[in-house]
Amino acid sequence: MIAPLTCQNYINGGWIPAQSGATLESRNPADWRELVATFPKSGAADVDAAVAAARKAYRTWRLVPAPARAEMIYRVGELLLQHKEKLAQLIAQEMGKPITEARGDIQEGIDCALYNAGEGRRLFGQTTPSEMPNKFAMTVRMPVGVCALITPWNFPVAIPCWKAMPALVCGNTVILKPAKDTPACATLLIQLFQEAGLPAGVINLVQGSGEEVGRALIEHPGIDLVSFTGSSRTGAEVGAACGRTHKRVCLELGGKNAQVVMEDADLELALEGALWGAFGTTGQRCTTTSRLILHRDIKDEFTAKLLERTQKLRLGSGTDPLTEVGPLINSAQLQRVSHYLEIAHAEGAKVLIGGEKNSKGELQHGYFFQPTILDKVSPDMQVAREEIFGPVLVLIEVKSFEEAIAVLNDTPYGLSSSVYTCNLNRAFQAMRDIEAGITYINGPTIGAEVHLPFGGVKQTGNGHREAGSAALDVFTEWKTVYVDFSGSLQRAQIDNRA
Ligand code: UN1
Repeated sequence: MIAPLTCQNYINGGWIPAQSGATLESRNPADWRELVATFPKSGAADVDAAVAAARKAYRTWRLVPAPARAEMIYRVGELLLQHKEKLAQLIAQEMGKPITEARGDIQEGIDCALYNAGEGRRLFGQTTPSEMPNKFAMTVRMPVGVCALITPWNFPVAIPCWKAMPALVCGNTVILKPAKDTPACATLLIQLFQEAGLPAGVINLVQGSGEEVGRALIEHPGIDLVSFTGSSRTGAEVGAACGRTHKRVCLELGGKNAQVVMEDADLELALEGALWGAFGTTGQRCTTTSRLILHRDIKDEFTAKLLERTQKLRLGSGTDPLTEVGPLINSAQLQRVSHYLEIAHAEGAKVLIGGEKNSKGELQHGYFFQPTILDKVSPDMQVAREEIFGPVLVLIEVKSFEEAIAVLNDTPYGLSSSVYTCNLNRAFQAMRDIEAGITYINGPTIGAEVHLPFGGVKQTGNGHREAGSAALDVFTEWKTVYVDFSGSLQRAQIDNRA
């Protein structure tokens, strides 16, 4: 166990408390008796200070050559690697995910650093012929300005890295507002950015609640761009506020991702995929598999195997290397998942396994919920349509491939999707017909890699993608430059016509 940390805000290169002096607590979700950290309960005045620092730093940071900016991000990657184990232990303790997954969270940050470090020497634009003689045309990427990054607790290192690293390489300055469940993880991460040599004000950290800090950021006239990952409900509010104040906004929101298993699939492979997709990270990923669409010919056999394996999953603290499924993040989330079980009962779904919180023995002081599988679910039920964000998997039976795809698409969300089939034609039909930002063939719905676009259609987002080179489109604006070296006025569309 690590001694409780005293976390602070990081503004203009200095670590300071909230101006009000108020603090909040972060506790281990596997055992809430354990205090992990205290952190500032910041407000509008702290946001003002961070915005002022970021605005000032932007004036010089945007002029630092992109390869030099990117080298600092490379250094953050090196430091993440160096501190990987310490940070992983902290993630497991503060967020609750099993230690192997916590290491993966940091690895995603390292991958992101290496990718974006290279981007500093690309940031490609276009050159293209002009329609006029003696005239040159090209495009260049310009930074947007000061970016507010509002991040969730489920990937406390990876998601801030996804956002901050491309934003900084592109020449923006940033203010990170991490989730109030994982303030210590954010603190350690920002310490590494500091150690990597980022100048004062280029990256700032303001801790606190969404209602206070998040709200102040999205309303602030000094913020040019908001990148938000969270629920679709909050995302709609963020989008509306940004619309009113003319901010750029990138939204990564909910999912109700499905895995289809056809009768021709490799069932053992599909089983491994379903278990990992549904119960990895305790179902607390926006890419989590929350619907399993099974062809009726294999449904009974597949369900029996799934139950046998689900029963054996080991619940426990993220810091215990034997743990396969950690706790939920907090009591509100535990209540939410429990509430969906009440809804499931009322809707006539059948609980095949789990269905309750787990308060036995050592687990009694944590927010544990049993891995749960619901049968007799139809696509119109609330449990089949709404994001639960917990270890709850619903089974839906279908008679054909066409029906499977129609059921998969019958959701307001469109993030990740998966089809298990050995039929090549079906695989290609799935790639074409599924309405989602990510489709896996013979792989689970979770596990996106950082050099490819990440995001979804419908209520999952607002048309943007994170990660890979797609992130550059969020964090830059195109400038088109024309250079006329003819020495005379040349009127496009006119002087080159008879
Ligand atoms: C999220 O849950 O918001 O694809 C991100 C995945 C991870 C990222 C999930 N690489 O499951």
